[in-house]
Amino acid sequence: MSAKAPLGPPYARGAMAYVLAGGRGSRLMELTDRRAKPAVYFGGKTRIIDFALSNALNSGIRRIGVATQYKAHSLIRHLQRGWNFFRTERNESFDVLPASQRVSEEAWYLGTADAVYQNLDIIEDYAPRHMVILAGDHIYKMDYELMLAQHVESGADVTVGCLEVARSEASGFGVMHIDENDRIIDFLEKPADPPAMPGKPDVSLASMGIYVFDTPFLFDLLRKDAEDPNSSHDFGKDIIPEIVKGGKAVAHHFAHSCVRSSTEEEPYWRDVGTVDAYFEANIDLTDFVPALDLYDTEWPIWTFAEITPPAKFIHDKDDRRGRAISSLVSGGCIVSGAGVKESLLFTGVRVNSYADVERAVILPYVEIGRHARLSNVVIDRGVAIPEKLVVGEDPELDARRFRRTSKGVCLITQSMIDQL
Ligand code: ADQ
Ligand code: ADP
Repeated sequence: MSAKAPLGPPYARGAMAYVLAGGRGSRLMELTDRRAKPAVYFGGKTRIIDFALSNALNSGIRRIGVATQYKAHSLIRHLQRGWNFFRTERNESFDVLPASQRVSEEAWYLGTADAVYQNLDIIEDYAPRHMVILAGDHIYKMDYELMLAQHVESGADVTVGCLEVARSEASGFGVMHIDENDRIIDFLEKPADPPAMPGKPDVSLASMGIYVFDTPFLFDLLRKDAEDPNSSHDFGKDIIPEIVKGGKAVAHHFAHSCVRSSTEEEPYWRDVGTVDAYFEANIDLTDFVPALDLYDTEWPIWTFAEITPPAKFIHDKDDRRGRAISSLVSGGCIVSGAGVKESLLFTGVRVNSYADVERAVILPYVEIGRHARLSNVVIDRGVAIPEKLVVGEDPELDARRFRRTSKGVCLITQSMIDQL
């Protein structure tokens, strides 16, 4: 058993973050064929889940559990390599909790609430004062201590993180109505016709799928929910609407705890749930001043990164090629006599002579053959792009060969290359 959690702030010290990382993320198409969405690479060095985990760590939380389910191997390997520095002697813990049918022989995690319920005994042992339930598949920087403080001060049963989204996109979210004290008076999970915010006809207030609970309250609720044959055992569908009806649910505005360098900046939060959204969010990082600052040493995004030699650029004999402009290039990359523009190269990418790459998201250990010409592409890990391949110039041909989105981005995997 751990020591008693402290009663006052900082509340993060007595809290446990529980990251739901089991979702499939099927709209990322072949990128999630072999790995869960939280394990998908993002931003040149990191994976999507590193954002929620780094937020927890930077907020001061020292107990973390990660529930995994779908295609978890690559995710678990990443967590074991990168997130293995927690020490029980310092009252810290980091548990990877695969759906292991511990409660029932028949069921995997049924819904997100069940993914917590099945590990109640493990969590109980740590005796956290608060549970911070997080999703492992969003890109944002947020100080959960501020959300915890609001939760304690308002005396809420649950505090739900929320942000304003375009009403046209709100049907993919839990949508809420709040009163002048931020109390949630109505909550609809993924409504077909999302209600607008008062005075803002094009905007809805959406749940970020992150929740703060007092631990005993959550446990009681989950035990009751587990007995309910009509429940789908899901936070968004069952637990939150139930509390809104019979208890006190309060909204926490992301804008209040979003980590940014000035309050003038728009709060940055991305779902990156589709190939287009994934491509854009990555390419945006090559902007002169990107909306997401990965270079902020006060809120670092921690990850597992291999030790690699420095990135290397070799020019050709005319001194004109072998360069990268407006690009992010990770360690172990070699750009040799090739041109790279507005692109993101993950670890160990090789771009060979006379190749030209523009607006490309290139995952680790891709090799691009000589004279290849690629634009608006996402290339999966380890793909060998053959010499002289051209992508991004003939939409019809691209659509036949690769996964081409309506916005003209091509996702390229090795099996697509093998079938050329
Ligand atoms: P969704 O994101 O659609 O909506 P869901 O698919 O349940 O909800 O995923 C929530 C999180 O849990 C994701 O991080 C996912 O990876 C993970 N997850 C899903 N099933 C799991 C399982 N069986 N085991 C472990 N982890 C699992 C939710 C809320 C909405 C809210 C949006 C915000 O229900 O109200 O608006 O998040 O994105
Ligand atoms: P990561 O997500 O770490 O880059 P990979 O893309 O290499 O991992 O692989 C993701 C998962 O798929 C891992 O479990 C890996 O063992 C498995 N895998 C990798 N390549 C293949 C393949 N060609 N066929 C089947 N499974 C594979």
